[in-house]
Amino acid sequence: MSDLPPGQQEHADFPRFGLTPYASRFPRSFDPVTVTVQGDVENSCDIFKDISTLERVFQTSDFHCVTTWSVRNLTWSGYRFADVYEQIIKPQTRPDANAGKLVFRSQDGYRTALPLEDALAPDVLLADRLNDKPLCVAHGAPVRLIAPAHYGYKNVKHLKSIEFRPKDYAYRPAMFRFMDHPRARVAHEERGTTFPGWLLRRLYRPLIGRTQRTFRDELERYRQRTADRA
Ligand SMILES: Nc1nc2c(c(=O)[nH]1)N[C@H]1C(S)=C(S)[C@@H](COP(=O)(O)O)O[C@H]1N2
Ligand SMILES: [Mo]
Repeated sequence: MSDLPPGQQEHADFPRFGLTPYASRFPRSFDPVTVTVQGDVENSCDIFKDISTLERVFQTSDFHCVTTWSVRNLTWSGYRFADVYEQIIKPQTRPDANAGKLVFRSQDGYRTALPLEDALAPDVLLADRLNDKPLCVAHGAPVRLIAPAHYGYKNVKHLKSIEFRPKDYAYRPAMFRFMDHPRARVAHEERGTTFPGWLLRRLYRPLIGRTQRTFRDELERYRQRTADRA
């Protein structure tokens, strides 16, 4: 097995995780799944209306949170973003040629962005299954982005919409700007802007336990409220 990327440590289980303001927020809509494409496009569209015409893919990859925990060998299933782009988004929405940035928004209000070229990498998926089961609420139901070469914070759960914007489009990330690197590539330790990766490792590591507990407790409350899905 290959070594983990710089500064990462293997975590035995896969926790529900994120920015604590989102711990108590949950998706509102599951069925039918809709993911809207909007922004600098001629027409908007709902990707999931035609998604079953695409090839379903299975992919085993590691997942790396910026706070330094990593989980190995998660098997996702869904659709390659590159296929979605070529076969649905391009023909149906005709994005502007200068729209080189994608803003991904979640049903819980979370958001982040990636350059279009990063999103077109062959391992980037819109995933609706994890380890042979429908994606659960903890890990992003009904559908999430999986971009294994990028830190967890680019892997938006409960995906609601994708906006095409010009490369230099300034949007407000879900976190402080210094925490959201425009690319966040794990191999290059692009944990954030302003501060180097090795320093952020040390600042983030002590936050893991408490964040994990907060997310777990809020999920437990959600389960009691809804008593079904999660
Ligand atoms: N909608 C939403 N997506 C999100 C987050 C979030 O809080 N809300 N947190 C991000 C972060 S920081 C991480 S590490 C991963 C965690 O995914 P998991 O809960 O499946 O472990 O989700 C990412 N995507
Ligand atoms: Mo994260």
